[in-house]
Formats: sequence, structure tokens, C-alpha cells
Amino acid sequence: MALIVLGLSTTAAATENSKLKPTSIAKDTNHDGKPDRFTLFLKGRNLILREVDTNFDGKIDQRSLMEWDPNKKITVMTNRVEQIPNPGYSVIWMEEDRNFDGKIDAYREKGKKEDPTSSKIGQPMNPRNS
Ligand SMILES: [Ca+2]
Ligand SMILES: [Ca+2]
Repeated sequence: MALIVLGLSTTAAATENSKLKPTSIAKDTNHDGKPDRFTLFLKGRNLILREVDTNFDGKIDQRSLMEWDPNKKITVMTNRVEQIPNPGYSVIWMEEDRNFDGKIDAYREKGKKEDPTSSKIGQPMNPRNS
């Protein structure tokens, strides 16, 4: 996980590095000069770990493991319910710190509802920083 702190200080650096098949990308989505969305490529682009600082306080509060699904479909309502192809990432698991106290308070796995009894609940969101 040391890759997360590699300190891509500007989005320009991230863009530069992307030419070199990066194993991680940091993105500054609100343009305040600090990266707040990190993507770690675990198996090329097929499996990624996405970490997001959703409230821009410098701490990660949403982490998800996602895999590329070329057969992903979305359901659309026209005259009838239809499924249209929409390749994209599917979440394998996601943990979230929704009240920003540094602890995980929501966890769910692919194909399941949120599990409030998961052993992940209450664990530190950023164990490497504490
Ligand atoms: Ca945060
Ligand atoms: Ca929390």
C-alpha cells in the first residue's frame, strides 16, 4: 500500500506517469491541489483498488476492490424493461467511513446487501496511517 503515498503532487505528474503504464494513479477531482482519488492497478486494468477521499479532508473514507466486467449490463426502462450492454467496473467489495471518524461503518460484498455484522465494521479505515 506504500504506493498510495507516492506523492503525485499534481495532476500533471499523474498525467505524465500514465504514459509509463502506472501501477497507481492519483487524481485531484476537486482541483484543490491535493489528490483525493487513488486507483491502484492490481492486475493491469482488470482488477483495481479504488480509494476515495469523499469529503476532501486528506483521509481516505471509501475503499473498493473492483474488477472489469466486459459483459456488464445496465437496466433501462423504455416501454419495457431492457438490459443494454455497458462494460465497466463491478464492485467486489466496498468499505466506507460515512461519518468520517476514521473507522469503517459500512461494508458490502458483490451480490450481497450491506453486512452490519461484518468484522470490518469498526476497524480503522487507514491502518497504515494510524
Ligand atoms: Ca476524507
Ligand atoms: Ca466512520
